[in-house]
Amino acid sequence: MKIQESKVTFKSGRVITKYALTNNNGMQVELISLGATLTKIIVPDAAGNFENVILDWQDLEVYESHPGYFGAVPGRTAGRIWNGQVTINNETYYFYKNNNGNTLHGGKVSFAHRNFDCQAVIDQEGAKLVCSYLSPDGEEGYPGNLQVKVTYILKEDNSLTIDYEATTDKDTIVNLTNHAYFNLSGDAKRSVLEQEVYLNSDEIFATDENLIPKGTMISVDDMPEFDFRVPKTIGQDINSNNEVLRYGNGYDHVYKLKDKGVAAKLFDSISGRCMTVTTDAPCVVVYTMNGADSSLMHSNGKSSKPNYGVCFETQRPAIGYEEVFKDLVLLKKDDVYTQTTTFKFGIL
Ligand code: FUC
Repeated sequence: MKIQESKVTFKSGRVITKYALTNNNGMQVELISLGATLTKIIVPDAAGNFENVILDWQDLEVYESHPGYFGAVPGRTAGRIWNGQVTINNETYYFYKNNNGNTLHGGKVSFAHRNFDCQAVIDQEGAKLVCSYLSPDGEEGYPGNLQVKVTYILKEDNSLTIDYEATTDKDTIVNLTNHAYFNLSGDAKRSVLEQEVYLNSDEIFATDENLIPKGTMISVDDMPEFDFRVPKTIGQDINSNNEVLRYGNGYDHVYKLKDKGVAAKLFDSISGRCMTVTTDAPCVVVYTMNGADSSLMHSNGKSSKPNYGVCFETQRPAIGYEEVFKDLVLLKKDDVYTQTTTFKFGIL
């Protein structure tokens, strides 16, 4: 196990830190302190070629402002908040409406654009990066001083675990995840449309056309386009003429997980790579990168294109109409929010 660390100064004057964690098999995970962001996960294919399996930006400065949350930890609340407001203990708090009159991924700035304080550690569990951020009371409208800790752990079994922890001194809301865009082809040489997905889910949260939960569920038995209980390619039904699928212009939906444990799997038959996602979170948002900014380049030297990545954002549900599901993201003063997700890489 090995951890390398270096400083990078942006044109804005901001100084961030870059880290590379490497295990004894040569698997490497790169991160930056800005947004506690994963920038690369380098794993072998069936022939032993080491390549990056998440999308990153060629120019690190893009991470300062880009709204795609590439590899970052959005927050305080990943996902959407209906009408950008929430009532806690009879007081209503208002957030920046950055998504069709609603709040997405924490508001105007998001944790994705905050510089975390990171500590690199190697211990018996693996190579770790512990990323902390104190979000002050009132930041982006949220109540309470929220102390956040996101720990990345690279282990010798070629897995990456992300442990989230948060505490507050006032009742608040919190919902944390990682927004990496996976592509098992290696260095994003093909879209994800031919990659296969398995999901441990029977139902999605019903939403309106802006992806705001209405409070009801849709069984995947009634909408087979959303059924991944038997693995199928992302591309198989993505263009089907299903109204709910068209709301996201592809998959951009909150799946309710059947139980804790394996949430999702991703397979690429060409490279022979596979990935298993396990979590104790109740939901996973599957987002198939339905839009892209073609003026920007990934580190493979190619411009960004839709459907070149798939996110498995393990988290709690979004807050819907009339604050439905709000109780599921409440964090009480002196309680501890935790969430653990592991991405394990292997060969088919
Ligand atoms: C996902 C989606 C959103 C958004 C963002 C970049 O979490 O739910 O629609 O486009 O990522």
